[in-house]
Amino acid sequence: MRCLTIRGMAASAGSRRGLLGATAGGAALGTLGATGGAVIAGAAGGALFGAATPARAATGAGQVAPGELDEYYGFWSSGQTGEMRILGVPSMRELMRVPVFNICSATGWGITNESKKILTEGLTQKTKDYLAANGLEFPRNGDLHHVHMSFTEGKYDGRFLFMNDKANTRVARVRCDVMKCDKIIEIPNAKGIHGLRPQKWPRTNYVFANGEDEVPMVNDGKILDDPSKYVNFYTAINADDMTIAWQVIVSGNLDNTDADYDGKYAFSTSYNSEMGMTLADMTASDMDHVVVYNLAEIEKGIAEGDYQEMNGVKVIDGRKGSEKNYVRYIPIPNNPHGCNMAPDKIHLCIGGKLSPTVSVIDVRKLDALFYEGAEPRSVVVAEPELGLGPLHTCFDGQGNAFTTLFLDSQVVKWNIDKAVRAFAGEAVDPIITKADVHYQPGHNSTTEGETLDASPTYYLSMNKFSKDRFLNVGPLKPENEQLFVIDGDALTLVHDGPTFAEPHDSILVHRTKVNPLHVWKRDDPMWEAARQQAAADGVDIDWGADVIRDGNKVRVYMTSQAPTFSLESFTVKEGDEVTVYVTNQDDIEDLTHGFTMGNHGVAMEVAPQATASVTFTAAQPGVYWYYCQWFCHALHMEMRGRMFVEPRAA
Ligand code: CUK
Ligand code: CUA
Ligand code: CA
Repeated sequence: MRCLTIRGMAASAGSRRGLLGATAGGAALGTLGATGGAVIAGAAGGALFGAATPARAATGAGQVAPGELDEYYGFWSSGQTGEMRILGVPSMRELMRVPVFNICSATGWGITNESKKILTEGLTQKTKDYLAANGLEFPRNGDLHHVHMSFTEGKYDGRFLFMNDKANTRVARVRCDVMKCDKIIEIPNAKGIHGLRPQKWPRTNYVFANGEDEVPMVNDGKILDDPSKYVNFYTAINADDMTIAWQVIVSGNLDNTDADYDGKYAFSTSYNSEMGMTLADMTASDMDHVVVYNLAEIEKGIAEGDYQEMNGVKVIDGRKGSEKNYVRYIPIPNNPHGCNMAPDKIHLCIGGKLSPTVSVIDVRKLDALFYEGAEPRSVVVAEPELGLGPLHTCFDGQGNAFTTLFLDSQVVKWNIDKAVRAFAGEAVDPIITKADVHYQPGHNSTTEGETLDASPTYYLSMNKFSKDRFLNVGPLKPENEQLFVIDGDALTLVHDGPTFAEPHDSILVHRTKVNPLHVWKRDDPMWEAARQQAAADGVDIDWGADVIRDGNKVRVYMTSQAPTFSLESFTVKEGDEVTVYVTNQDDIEDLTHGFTMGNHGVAMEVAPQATASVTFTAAQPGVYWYYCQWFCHALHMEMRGRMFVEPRAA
């Protein structure tokens, strides 16, 4: 087995532009020529499909004409941007950005009272205290790697999307009926929530989340250089109410996670079984491990009181050496990364990263590991050598897998059954094909590929580097995404486009499974606090045009109906704490208004039939215009009014 040196891990694939140019004019020369030819021809001729792929042009697979709707919703992470994105697939048109861990000027996320409540209420007291001491209400940044939809019986059910924030150890939920975040919680004890997956079977009762960063068990500033005191936490979150169900302390750190299709086991990869604190130490061993969690045994342990309570969470000890049946450790080479359960319900695929292999675990063999003392490696039924830097694997629902090769800048399509037979000694090659991608792919997705509805339709490669692929925009370059049509054993490139930081991961969900509302329902819980305040103030929130003074607090209720606000002006005093509630009476689809108060750092979206509110301190005396910031009408510019700030009486 080849193992890479650290030096060899650098994103090393150079530009392929020269090479592509040389082959584009000629006949397809293997995989490189086939994909390269399509791109070059499309770019030069203005046609989407070049001469290299005449069949595509005829069938139109991968094409969505202007005005036509896509077949799939794509839900995207955005890494360090902190938001979730919605794309149409296969057009790859960006349909929406849903702010979650970031602050958004267009929607007012992080500015409105409704969003601030969601951003603050799930923080631990320790974090709230730290932020308050620094003049903040919630973290300003987020690092959103993984978006996953709730499941019912192994299939997407269109209820919720769940996502992680590695930067501030949080997990969020987005409601699919309105595509807005409704819950964010900080995970106690753990640090750096990275891998995240919903339970698949029988439904998503739990969302599983990996803590990537090790910290001393009692992290009070007294321990630094004693790795034996460091631990990591695996967390199960109750998906329905976003509370913590339990945690497990493990040996080694945790990277990616997935769950089986039987509701029995969940899994994590660990690249730091060494518990090293330096790069050299984290890569010292040839083998790390996969952790297997036995859900029934953990639930039983909790019920029987075999836990310690840490910061309000019931925590099971699953570290190596425990005699209990909570977890098992399976040795896997070498700083493994991706953790992907195949829709055959049998095979769990682990990307070897520093090892050129994918380790395949047969989950039917896990019972023996727990109850019959089977040797840990006995559950590994294949370990095909696929190429350099295997990270993530997705599936076509027909027994084949696609693995990204970060260092080779390729995707390899391979057959799981053949890999199992080869591991058993048969002379078969599991590799079906390899295709170049540009450049250095991380995650990949197939259509519903991590569900029982996986299909061989589209293959998406999320690439970390664009290098020379697009016009130069300065030293900071975009990432690049490439969409392929899966056509038998061939992968045909149909989209190649830049994307801003940084789509780690995505899921592709058939449009029949997602049915968002067209306008809000007036009784939505999102503005329940506003509704209660209006009732307490004797204001009809649906029709308000009222200014309520309450000491130095002023509550201003207005409605919007294109192209007017129900209040053309209101008066407050310098230094007043002003809360403006806007209810959008328009119930026409897409008739969104906004509210921006000039020079007060205040803006928000008010979609049809919604109420939104924002609180600010009235600035120095004078006239301040507020205006609608979402274009709504021919007289949108005129949709504005004045706030008059009077001097505070001496
Ligand atoms: S990790 Cu990003 S490429 Cu955070 Cu899912 Cu593997
Ligand atoms: Cu209302 Cu623009
Ligand atoms: Ca390691």
